[in-house]
Amino acid sequence: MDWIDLRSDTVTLPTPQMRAEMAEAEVGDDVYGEDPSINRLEEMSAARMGKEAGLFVASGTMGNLSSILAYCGRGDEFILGNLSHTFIFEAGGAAALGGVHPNTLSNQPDGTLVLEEVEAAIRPDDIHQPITRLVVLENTHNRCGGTALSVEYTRAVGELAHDHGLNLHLDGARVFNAAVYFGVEVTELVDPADSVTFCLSKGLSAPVGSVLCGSNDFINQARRIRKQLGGGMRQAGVLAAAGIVALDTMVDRLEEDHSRAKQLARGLSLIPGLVLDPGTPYTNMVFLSLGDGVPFSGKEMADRLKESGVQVGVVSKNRFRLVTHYGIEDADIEMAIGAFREVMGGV
Ligand code: TLP
Repeated sequence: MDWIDLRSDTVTLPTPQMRAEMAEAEVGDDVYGEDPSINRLEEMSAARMGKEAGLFVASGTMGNLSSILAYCGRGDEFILGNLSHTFIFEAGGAAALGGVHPNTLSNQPDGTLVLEEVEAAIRPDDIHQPITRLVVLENTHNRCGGTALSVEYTRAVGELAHDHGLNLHLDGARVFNAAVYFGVEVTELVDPADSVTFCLSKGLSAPVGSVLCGSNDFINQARRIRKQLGGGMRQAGVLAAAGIVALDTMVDRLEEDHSRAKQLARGLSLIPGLVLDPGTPYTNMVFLSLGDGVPFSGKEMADRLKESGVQVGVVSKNRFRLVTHYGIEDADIEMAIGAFREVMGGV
């Protein structure tokens, strides 16, 4: 069955050009630094982010974890949002594998952390307390609705972190969506951060991988950590080849996903019983809930939609996330709205 799959932009399939380039990719042993396709992807990525070097990693999770472990030793602390992907969805990797202590602050509805709270969370020099090493931001912010953090805000956090001798890492899984949202160069958004992970396999549609970017010294260290995590890959140039196509051809079209998300939200907002989050969508995610009095749960709703060929993400009891991406066309949006209307018809 050809699903209209709105669960995530991680479900995107490689484009025909990606498959063709993968078949022809020049490869070598990347642990020896000899895979030309990976080397090219890493150089392109670093240039795109305005950083010295890049490191191809298996996933966004591995990129974030490698970065945290590069900055923090056992018992050190990092500051991050309580709704951040790293805190909620990365299986506690920093604590489990690095003994790194997360200090969570409340994410504001727009995905930001309050600057005064960040400053107050930085530990004094006191043998009773862990040493704060790092702040992690997320842009776009997934659980806060796909909201985008501005250049000014990111700069303010960067300055605060640096004034206290800390580093700033950006989980930029969807940072290109943020750049499209603001109409700015991605380098501006990531400039205040010492390191950034961006994903090739979400809106950019490559089958696998993310790239961690930062200074030469930082990437050398992260490369060793990636090896410790079992992430040293060999002839992975077949994967990098798709990543190169992703960077070359898939960034400019993200605007289409944002406008389809708006089209979807407009249609759903007219259906009684559905309550859209205020402001949604910011980028490619629509968040909504079932209103009071709807006699079925989010899970039941998702099951009914699935019978009509539409898959949605259930993020809590009565709440959904719908994500637009390369595999979703205008007609799919209309069909999805129709499926919601049909399921809600009896309410
Ligand atoms: N997010 C996935 C799920 O894990 C929730 C999704 O469907 O959105 N940072 C952010 C902001 C992310 O949204 C994700 C994936 C990651 C990191 C991790 O990337 P992967 O899945 O490549 O490890």
